[in-house]
Amino acid sequence: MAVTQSPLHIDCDFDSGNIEIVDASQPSHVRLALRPDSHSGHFQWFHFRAAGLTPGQRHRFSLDNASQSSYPNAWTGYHAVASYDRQSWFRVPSQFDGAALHIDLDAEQPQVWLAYFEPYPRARHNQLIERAQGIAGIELLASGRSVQGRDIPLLRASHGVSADGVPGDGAPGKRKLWLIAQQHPGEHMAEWFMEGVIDRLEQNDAKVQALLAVADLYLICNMNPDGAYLGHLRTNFKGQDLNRAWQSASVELSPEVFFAQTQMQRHGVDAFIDVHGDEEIPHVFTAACEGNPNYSPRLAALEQRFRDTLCRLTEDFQQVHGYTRDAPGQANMALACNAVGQAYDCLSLTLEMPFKDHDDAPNPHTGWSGARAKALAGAVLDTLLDLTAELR
Ligand code: GEM
Ligand code: ZN
Repeated sequence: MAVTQSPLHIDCDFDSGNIEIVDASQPSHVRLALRPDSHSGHFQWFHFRAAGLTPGQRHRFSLDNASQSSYPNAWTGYHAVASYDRQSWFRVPSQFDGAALHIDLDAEQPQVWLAYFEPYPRARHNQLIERAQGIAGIELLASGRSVQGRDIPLLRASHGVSADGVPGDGAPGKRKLWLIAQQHPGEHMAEWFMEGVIDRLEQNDAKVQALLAVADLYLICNMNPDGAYLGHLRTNFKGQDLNRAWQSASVELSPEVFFAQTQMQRHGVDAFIDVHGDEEIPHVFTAACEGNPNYSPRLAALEQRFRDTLCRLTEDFQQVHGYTRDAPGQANMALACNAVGQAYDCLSLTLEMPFKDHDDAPNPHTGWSGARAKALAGAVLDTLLDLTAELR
């Protein structure tokens, strides 16, 4: 039986790849579907390559099951990202018709990559961790393991060398500032943010030196390497939403969280930022600990000072839009932000960046992007410098 060969080739067998082919026989209209996380029903993330395009022709890629995704309302106002070289990414006009998301590409080259957001590759992660360890004052403090055995490096940045010559002196009195990222594997903007942290530390400007004179930074650049590599949206390889595991972490089901909590217990925490991405809200914002049992005017003032300062430092942050505040005593303590804020009675925030754009300062060509996430990181470090003296 003759098999009709479509001139178009679709594949996703690579780092963070996720797509299923419904019907690729019509190059002008390719029908696709989103694949759920390995052991959970969550799906929204996509990343695939299309080859055999005709430059100058419009190719429509339809995600037929978009309305059944984890956040179906998030497709309204969303535009996919595309790249011809996997270096520079741009937004492609996309529209959601209530059932499918239609991505319309006017091809300029014979092959293109399309994704939900600018992917952060594992190879780039490995280079980042390697580079970080070459920066004076940054050390690999410990390394955890994901379910599938991928490294989860914990870096510590500190200006100062302890008596026995080890960087990252962790000296008493220095504040311990923790930043973790990408508990939710599809939120690739989170590791772009962490690359921005490392870049700024490498610049070692006066503000960085001032910050590290009074604080050590504890950095986990990717909390969920399995999920990221497998093209998951929300869960690890055991189907666990890591940001719901902070009251029940286990080596078997959520070793990633178990590792982070063990290290926090060992070193202490004076401030915590959990870096995420949000599918629906087209703004950069924070969520905090207003629903925690131990919430206090001190913590409320620190949260407000963080938000006010960051607003002053960058147009890529705002505090009008965000999640509904938790009622007093009603926080979900399984979330990292709430669990850490309660356990250490410290400033603790979830930082959210959009999969869409930051509508207060839109960039129609890129939307929110890796570069903007990196730039935001610099402003966050300056914000931490501004309030470190008040943390305790
Ligand atoms: C969010 S954090 C949800 C916080 N909600 C409130 N009201 N504070 C999650 O885990 O669902 C973070 C994310 O997914 O990006
Ligand atoms: Zn998240």
